Amino acid sequence: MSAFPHAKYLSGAHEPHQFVPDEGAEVAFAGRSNSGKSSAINAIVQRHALARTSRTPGQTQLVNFFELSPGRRLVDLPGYGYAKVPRPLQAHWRQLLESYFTGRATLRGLFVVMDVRHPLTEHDERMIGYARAAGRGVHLLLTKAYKLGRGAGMATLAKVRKAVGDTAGAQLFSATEKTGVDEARRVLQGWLAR
Ligand SMILES: Nc1nc2c(ncn2[C@@H]2O[C@H](COP(=O)(O)OP(=O)(O)OP(=O)(O)O)[C@@H](O)[C@H]2O)c(=O)[nH]1
Ligand SMILES: [Mg+2]
Repeated sequence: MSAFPHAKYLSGAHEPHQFVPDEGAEVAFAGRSNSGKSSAINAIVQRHALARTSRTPGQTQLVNFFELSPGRRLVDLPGYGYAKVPRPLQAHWRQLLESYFTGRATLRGLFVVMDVRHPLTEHDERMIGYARAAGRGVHLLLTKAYKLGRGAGMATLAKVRKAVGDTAGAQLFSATEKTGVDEARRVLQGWLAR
C-alpha cells in the first residue's frame, strides 16, 4: 500500500505563470538529467509510473507538479547538464529553475538527486545554493547506489557529507533495489508535516 494512495499528476509548466497556485506545502526534486529524479519520486510514492522515466536524458522538460494529498505537492524539475539540449532551451530552463526557487513560498525542501558515480557537479552545487539561500531544507540522494558497489558507495557518501557539512543531509539511494527509500520518505514527510 502506498503511503500516498491518492497521489496524482496535476500539470506541467513551461513558464512561471503556469505554476500551480503557491498554497500548502511543496517538496521539489532537482538533479542532472538522467540522474534518476523521476524514478526516485515513483519509488518514494510507491507508484510505478506516477512520474515518467526514460533511458533518454532530457525526458522531464517541464516543471511537473504532483499532488500527494490536498495541499501537499511534489515537483519534478527539468534535469540540467545534458549537453544535447539546445542552448536557448538550457538557458530557458535555468531561468525557469531560478524563478521557481526565488518565488516559491510553499517550498519546504529540495532533494538533489545525483548519480553516485558523478556527485556534486557545479549545477548540483548551484541548486543547493539556491535552496539554502531561500532558507529551504536540502537532502542529497546518491542514486544508482549499486552501480558502484557497497564499499565505494559508502566512501562516496562520506566524501559528499564532508563536502556539504551541515548544510544538507545525504544518503545512498536505489530506485531499482529499493535502497534508502524509507529513509527518503521520512525526510519528505518531515518536511511536509511542518
Ligand atoms: N540501476 C539503476 N538505474 C536507475 C535508478 N534510478 C533510475 N535509473 C535509470 O536511470 C534512467 C533515468 O531515470 P529517470 O528517473 O528517468 O531520470 P531523470 O533524472 O528523471 O531524467 P530526466 O527527466 O531526463 O532529467 C532510467 O533508465 C532509469 O531506469 C537506480 O536506482 N538504479
Ligand atoms: Mg525525469
